[in-house]
Amino acid sequence: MHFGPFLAAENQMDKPNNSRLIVVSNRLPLKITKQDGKSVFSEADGGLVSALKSYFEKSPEGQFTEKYWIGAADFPEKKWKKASSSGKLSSSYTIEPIFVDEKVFNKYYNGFCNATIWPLFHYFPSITEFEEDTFNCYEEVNKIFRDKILSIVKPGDTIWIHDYQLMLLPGMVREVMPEITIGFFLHIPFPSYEIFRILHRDWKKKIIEGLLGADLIGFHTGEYLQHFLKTTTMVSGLDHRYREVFNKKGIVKADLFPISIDFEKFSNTRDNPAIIAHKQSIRERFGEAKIIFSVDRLDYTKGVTHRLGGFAKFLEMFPEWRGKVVFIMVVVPSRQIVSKYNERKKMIEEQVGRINGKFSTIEWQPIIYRYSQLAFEELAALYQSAPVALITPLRDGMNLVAKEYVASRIDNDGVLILSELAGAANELGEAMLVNPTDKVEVARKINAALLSSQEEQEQAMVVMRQRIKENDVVTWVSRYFEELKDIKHRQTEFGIKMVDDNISKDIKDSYQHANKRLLFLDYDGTLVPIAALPGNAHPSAELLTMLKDLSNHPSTEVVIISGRNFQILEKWLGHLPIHLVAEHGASLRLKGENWQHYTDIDSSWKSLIKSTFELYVQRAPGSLVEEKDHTIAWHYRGVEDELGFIRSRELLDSLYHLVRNTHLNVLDGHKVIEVRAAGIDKGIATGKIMERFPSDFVLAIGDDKTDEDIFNVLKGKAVTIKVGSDLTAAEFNVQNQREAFRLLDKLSMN
Ligand code: GDG
Repeated sequence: MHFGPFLAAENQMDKPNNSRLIVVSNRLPLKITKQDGKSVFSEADGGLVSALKSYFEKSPEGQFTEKYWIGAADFPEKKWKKASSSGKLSSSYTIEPIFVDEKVFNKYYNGFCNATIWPLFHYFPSITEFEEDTFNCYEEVNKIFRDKILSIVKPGDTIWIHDYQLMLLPGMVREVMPEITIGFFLHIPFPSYEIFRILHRDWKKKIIEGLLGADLIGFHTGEYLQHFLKTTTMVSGLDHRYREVFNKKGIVKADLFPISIDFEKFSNTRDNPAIIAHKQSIRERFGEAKIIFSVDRLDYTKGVTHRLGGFAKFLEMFPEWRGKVVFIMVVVPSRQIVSKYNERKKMIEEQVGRINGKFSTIEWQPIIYRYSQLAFEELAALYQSAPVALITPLRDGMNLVAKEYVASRIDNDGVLILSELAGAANELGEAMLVNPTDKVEVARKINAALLSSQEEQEQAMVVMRQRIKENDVVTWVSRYFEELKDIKHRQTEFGIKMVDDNISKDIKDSYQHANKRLLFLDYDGTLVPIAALPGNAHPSAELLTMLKDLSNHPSTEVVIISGRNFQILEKWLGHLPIHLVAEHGASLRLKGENWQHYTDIDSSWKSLIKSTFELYVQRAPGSLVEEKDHTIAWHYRGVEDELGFIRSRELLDSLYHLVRNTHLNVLDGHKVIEVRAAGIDKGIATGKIMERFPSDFVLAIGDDKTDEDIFNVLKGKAVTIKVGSDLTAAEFNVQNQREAFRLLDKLSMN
């Protein structure tokens, strides 16, 4: 008999050379220029395009046979047709534009994406809009993307979907192509559940289910990842372990992939003549004045007005710097259609005017404000010319500007003042971290940065530069693809394989031919159906006969391994020549021996947990508390489905906080939440019994999450069977409790 992972499905990701890559993002990486009066499309130099480009150049082993890019067009279809038919398109991707009706696109992009998700995920709930029809358009546009993907994709392809505009898309594609490889990366923060839950119920569910359609979901920081994992539990009731979410359709991995930059592009600039020229003219213009620099897209999340406030405070608190510094603040146009952005622009300009008006002299103007896009060479020259960068977003998924500034400091000098609320602060701890809303702190940090010694600057800069160099964008892309490959492998370990006639016959044959047999049988849901009241699930005469027959076979050890308390197991099954494990291993009675109890007698913790449970009995009519010797459980089988689910998530959340730093574990079972001392689980109990009764045929069968501990311990050493068609660590599944019974019954007739 084969013990161990049964499915070894061939994985297309093993062969990157035969695989095609389909990148999907809201916008295409294209720019239109005029050549001889005609429009020409060419590859734009956006972050993601450059990232992938450097990756393909530097990692030839990671090649794909063909590369596609799907995105919404920001040009008319007619223009596209003309340019593509005349071959006026240069890109390393096959570009697949999507043309969406303007009104629908507006509600999708300016509506749900940028008036709902963007502000909410950046912790601006008060300016978040909640319009049903913008969500409908969001769904509609995601469907258009899905249809485009489906018209291109072939089995074995890899799809990489990007960002908050397309969170429903992975699920939509997965529904049609269950086997396809899908990666998703979120470029913005994933907020805490308390913020996420503000979204309408239906939207929340659809977003989480949409994201879980991916095989791998990437985030910038550990915090965003934790928020996402908690949110999946709260919204969809799904469990997770080691960053793997157990979904009905498969395992989904969520992990952190802090995005980075092309380090070389910013550090290999010493000999670039255009950069040298720009630096020269900056020096001529500003002379000895020390430059403080910032550059951001026009967006309220970037904290520009707070930053200006901090700079004004600095001039007030440290007047000795007046005339000796200049703040070059570049704001890059973005999302001009959204009216809030225009208001913001006006606010910034007024504030710049006020500060310049207040502090300027005939010879000196403190703020040089520019509202436009910079060429790369100008940007690089500014990074190199500014001894201080002031990057203070109120929230930012990562913030690449901070990393680019560090990479540009080729002489290891300069000070990065960075908001602690930017994802980049996690990796750039040596920077001067500030709270962007605290003007006084910002002012003091600017002063400290200007006064810092060469040695202090170098100390921080060397470490940060090294870190970014080692973790550049090529590493980011390759780590992502590596992990996508790994998770595809891992999923094959968790495939669902129903016990059919052949497997059943194999099991029977192995059982018959074994010299020593050991059977681990769960009780509720496996040997007896789940009863509405736990007290009613007593064994039928048929079951008792079957267990007697099994245990009468020579050299056969039968173990009932249950979450039930020892009194009830003793009462119902104590007369049989079998081993009994109660309360997941807290109590054990070997055949013919007395009960042994494995936990400390101290169960004083139970009263606190019990009072919490009792509160939930009131909040969820139909639920009940079951107090056992070593565990305490709240059952909600009797509660109306939706209410039971919501209350169970709330209870779980408060229990996790309650048991933190204690020796207790919380167990989210099937319609039951249990608390017990750590170090007790069915897996540990199974291990002990395996040692005691070495056998050449071992079988374990169970229906609950707690039985997964048994399956994990027995991996490769036993026939393991999960009751039900859920994803499992067991090797096989049987449809339901009746089938489980029938299988055991067949063995007992041998
Ligand atoms: C989102 C997330 C996350 C800006 N102005 C000019 C210019 N830029 C370049 C910068 C940098 C990029 O644009 C901006 O990236 P950020 O990371 O700072 O911000 P977002 O645009 O908001 O990006 C963010 C990012 O996605 C990646 O995942 O870090 O948190 O919000 O590369 O250099 N480049 C040139 N001229 C400009 O005027 N050449």
